[in-house]
Amino acid sequence: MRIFSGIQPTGDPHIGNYSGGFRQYAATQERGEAFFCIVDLHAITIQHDPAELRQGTLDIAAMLFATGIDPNRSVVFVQSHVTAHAEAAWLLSAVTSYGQLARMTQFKEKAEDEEFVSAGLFTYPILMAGDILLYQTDIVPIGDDQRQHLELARDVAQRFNHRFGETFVVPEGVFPDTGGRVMNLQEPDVKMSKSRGASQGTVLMLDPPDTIRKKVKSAVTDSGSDVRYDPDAKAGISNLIELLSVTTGESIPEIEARYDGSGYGRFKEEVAESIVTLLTPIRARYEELRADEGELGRLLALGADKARAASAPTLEAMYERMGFARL
Ligand code: ATP
Ligand code: LTN
Repeated sequence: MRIFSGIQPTGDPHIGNYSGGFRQYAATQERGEAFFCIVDLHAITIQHDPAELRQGTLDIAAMLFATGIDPNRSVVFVQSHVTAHAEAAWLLSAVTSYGQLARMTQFKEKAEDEEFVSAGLFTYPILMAGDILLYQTDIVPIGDDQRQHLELARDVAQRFNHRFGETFVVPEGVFPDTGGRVMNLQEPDVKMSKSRGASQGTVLMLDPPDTIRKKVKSAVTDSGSDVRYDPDAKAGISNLIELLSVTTGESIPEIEARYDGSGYGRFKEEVAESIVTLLTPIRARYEELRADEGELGRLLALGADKARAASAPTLEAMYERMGFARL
């Protein structure tokens, strides 16, 4: 079984990334041969700071290992180190329709936020499809916000297979049962997000305990007092229930039963403590790993070698089936 996922190296990783990303990566790596890609080519689709891109790449590498990726079993690498990704994106643009790209909600939302809407922001899902398809990927652990992109990758794989002959495995997405879409604590109708900048509503993986407590305490709720899961009527409380479920492993009904009649105060305190308990050892491991740039560089170079070897046969097959003269 092949597993593949990608994470962007810009912006500070948050508890939403943990829920839809990191914890799923650590769990799925047990199921086969896993590739985790730091997608720096994707990061330039919105305006970025060149100095931050380099630091952010090492930051994310350290966070992947700190959250449980085992470098002896899984491959962690940087997208731009493996040129097959840029090449695959160009080839796959021939089997991706303009219309489908124009329907991508992430493009529409981000385009609204940006002063300069780059062509790359529009073609971004093709690059992502290539990332996945180059590795003959069976499963892709991701958060709910990536469903539409994964669907596009599946369509692209099927269209290519149909036009040029069986080349790609058609991948399946793996989404968390709860916490697939962690919401901003201050705006519970908006996804917690890296690119919208750090704020009081975003719990960062590296926030110190007191910052986490303050952020959770000030989370927007409602005028009621029932700790009850109802994402439409009680978006703030439902989001906190999901976070507690993510951090403790308890089910939503178990949580509702435990806080029956207890009010929001104690509930919020315990949500905060569960996040602190989860993140404290991760932060300690992260600091240790991040301090050794030499070792991170060594692991990423090794990862790039393995990723090059694993993706090369698929890229070659793509060129051949599309009729390029390989002399
Ligand atoms: P942005 O919101 O700026 O696009 P991001 O926070 O989504 O960035 P990525 O690096 O693009 O960060 O995502 C890494 C993984 O985290 C993806 O699998 C994505 O689906 C997941 N993810 C991101 N935000 C959330 C969230 N709020 N809840 C659950 N999963 C999330
Ligand atoms: N688009 C994703 C990041 C990403 C990805 C991938 C995820 C790029 N390539 C391949 C899974 C598989 C995002 O914005 N979270």
